[in-house]
Amino acid sequence: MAFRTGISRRMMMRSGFGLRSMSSWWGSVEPAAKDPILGVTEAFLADPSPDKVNVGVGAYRDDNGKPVVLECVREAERRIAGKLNMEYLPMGGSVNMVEETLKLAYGENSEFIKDKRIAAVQALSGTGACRLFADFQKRFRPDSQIYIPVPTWANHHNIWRDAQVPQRTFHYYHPETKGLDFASLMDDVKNAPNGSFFLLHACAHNPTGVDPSEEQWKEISYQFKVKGHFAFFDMAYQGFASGDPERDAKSIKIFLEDGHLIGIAQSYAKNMGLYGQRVGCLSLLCEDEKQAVAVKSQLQQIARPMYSNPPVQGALIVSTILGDPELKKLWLKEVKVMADRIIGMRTALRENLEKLGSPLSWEHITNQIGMFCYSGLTPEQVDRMTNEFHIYMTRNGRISMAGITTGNVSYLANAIHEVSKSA
Ligand code: PLA
Repeated sequence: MAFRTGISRRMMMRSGFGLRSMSSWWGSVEPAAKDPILGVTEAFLADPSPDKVNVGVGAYRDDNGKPVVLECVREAERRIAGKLNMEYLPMGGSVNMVEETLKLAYGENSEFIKDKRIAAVQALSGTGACRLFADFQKRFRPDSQIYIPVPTWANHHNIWRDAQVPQRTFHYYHPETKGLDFASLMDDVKNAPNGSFFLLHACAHNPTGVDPSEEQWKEISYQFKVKGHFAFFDMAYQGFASGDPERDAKSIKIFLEDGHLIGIAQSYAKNMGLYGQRVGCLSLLCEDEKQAVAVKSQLQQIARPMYSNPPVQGALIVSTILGDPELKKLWLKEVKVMADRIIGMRTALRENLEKLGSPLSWEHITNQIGMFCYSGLTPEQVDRMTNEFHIYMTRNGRISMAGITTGNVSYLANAIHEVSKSA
């Protein structure tokens, strides 16, 4: 055997066959383009400069620039330590976690929860929830499209692309007013074919930090009703807009009151700081319990060949916190602390820019809400921020407010002033 193998290998090498076949398997694979958000973190980590600042990815930092583990999470970890077995969760994930998560979105005493009209599964954080929905949409509404706001979180495009759902866009942000382009948004809603699928950010729109007002949400919901559109809410920042998760679910409440059958992607990455635990939820409100049972079973069937069932640790942390009134209170307090620190940094950044005598208006920094400031810096100006000042941010001009601290805010303001003053 050894002899024969040796000969054949020698022969193969001489003929060049082995080398060619080994390299040709993946010979056509080109390096992928860098991710516009996570690629920024990679570049930041590779920069040896002591001055460097990362305001790219939306990950909360304390005022010393350090990642934060919430006290409610630490306490939940202490309570579950040693008690957790490592068994598989069901395909649909933790039933307790899902139930608590639905209360946050649909309301503590929601009739839809009581009537079991919501098909819901634990998902791999917000991204996984969006992807599961996109795959479900493709499977059961194969001819549908998805309307996505301009701009949006870059990964939305990848998610629906990989699910092979054709994408359309709708107007959202007005670059001149740095606010919502409500008139064009409504035109797009009216002009879309009846029964279209729309992706909406429930609160703290990423990347613009611009949300519709309550009145505008009511008008959007009304027009969706007229047109028979489907609203899919991505709610990745519940609590980060106002500091109060319940208030941040207002858009959803408005749609529910108008009788829409909506879908929601929820994530605990930001509001519980569980980024790497990958815990979230996908839910679809159905006409009745029977439909909800069928839809849930199909969602599970999509999950099964992809990842079988979701991870257990994060789900248990969430259900421990939300299932205990004291821990939940602590969580709500900590969400508010995070949101307030960001609001404080908005004021500080704007004041610093104004003190430097910037001729431009920076009012939008304090008008916008949530984790991001859509600064208005051009891609070329962002390149200067990075190359000259070692400040890392996405090229669309988005600044993660959560990465700003009292220690770096004046440095950041100075850099923004330097790259924008001659514009
Ligand atoms: N939806 C929106 C609108 C988001 O901004 C993000 C995360 C997610 C979903 C997904 O989050 P999750 O899967 O971690 O729950 N956006 C980040 C990170 C914070 C990222 O790009 O993945 C961002 O910096 O935009």
